[in-house]
Amino acid sequence: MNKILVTGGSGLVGSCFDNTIMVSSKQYDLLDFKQTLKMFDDTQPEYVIHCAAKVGGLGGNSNYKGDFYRENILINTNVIEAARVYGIKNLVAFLSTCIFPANVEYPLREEYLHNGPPHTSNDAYAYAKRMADVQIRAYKEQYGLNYKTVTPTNIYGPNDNFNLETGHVLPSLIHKMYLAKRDNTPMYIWGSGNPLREFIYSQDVADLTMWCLFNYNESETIILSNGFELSIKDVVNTLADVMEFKGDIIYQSDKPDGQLRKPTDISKIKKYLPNFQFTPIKDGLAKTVDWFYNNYPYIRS
Ligand code: NAP
Ligand code: GFB
Repeated sequence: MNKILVTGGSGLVGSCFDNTIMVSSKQYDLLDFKQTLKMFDDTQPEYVIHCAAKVGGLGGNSNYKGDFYRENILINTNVIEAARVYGIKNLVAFLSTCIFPANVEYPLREEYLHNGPPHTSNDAYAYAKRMADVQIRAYKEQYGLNYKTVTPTNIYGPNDNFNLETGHVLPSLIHKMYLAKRDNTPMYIWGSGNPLREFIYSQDVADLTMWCLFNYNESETIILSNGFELSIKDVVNTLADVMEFKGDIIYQSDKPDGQLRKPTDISKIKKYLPNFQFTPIKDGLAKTVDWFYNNYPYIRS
């Protein structure tokens, strides 16, 4: 069996990879190059799926820009360089559609990645992540290493970060709706509810990434999405159905909307995997809500 190391193995995406060596910051702090080298020494992997990162939603990215820049630039630089030092021939790392330019022709295509500044709400994270793309292309060119990147849209699923300040929208809404139902209070949504997002279920991201590790060899990244946009209002109403929430829903105009939309062109992933079945949002939400009920309050929050 292939020895695959998964960094960020305790996270939303990393925890979806079965039969791999999953590590988290509890074992190795990847901000520290020596510990990163020790991780490779201890695990002796053949392949690497690099998920580890400082990750957060609109609130986390906007309020902690310094941390998001420093930690992501260090973690990526250390892991990709340590992989090279240990002779890893095949590695996949993660970018995100929020790192694309904010003012660019839609839908987003892989080749637009560096064509202008990202949205101000997450620019620190975006530039740090763009540098992983630069490092991986450089290592492919100079050392001939089969390193690549995948670029998912907004991911959700079990084992997410349900923190109400730094978490992404779907885990935050599930947590808020649970509390509003329990306490019989209204539920508050940031912004107008009009922004559009494409949501992909975590296990779909893991399955597509595992395929890319062994079959995708281009230096340009590949967008992982179902290409289907939903408004925040749409997902709130779908979630209210799933959680049978009948209470008041209040949109807070004094809270940020962030980027209005980031639609993607999925012709590349469709070319490679025309028959891939994406998990419908209602099914993915139902599985995530079940996981939340079964694990609350022992969740990241
Ligand atoms: P996550 O749930 O927040 O998990 C982050 C993982 O990184 C955790 O396992 C964490 O370990 C580890 N980590 C953080 N700092 C570390 C450090 N200093 N040393 C070692 N490990 C560290 O993240 P995710 O949502 O699964 O994201 C996985 C990848 O997908 C990331 O590269 C992210 O940028 C990308 N992505 C995510 C989304 C999304 O919507 N979530 C969208 C597009 C791309 P601990 O548990 O020990 O802290
Ligand atoms: O998921 P989210 O935080 O990230 O927000 P982004 C998505 C949308 O949900 C925004 C709205 O329009 C928010 O205004 N929203 C409504 C909420 N209520 C809430 C709430 O309670 N919590 C949150 N978090 N949002 C992120 C980037 O942007 O996309 C990250 O900042 C990351 O770097 C991620 O890459 C994929 O989609 O706006």
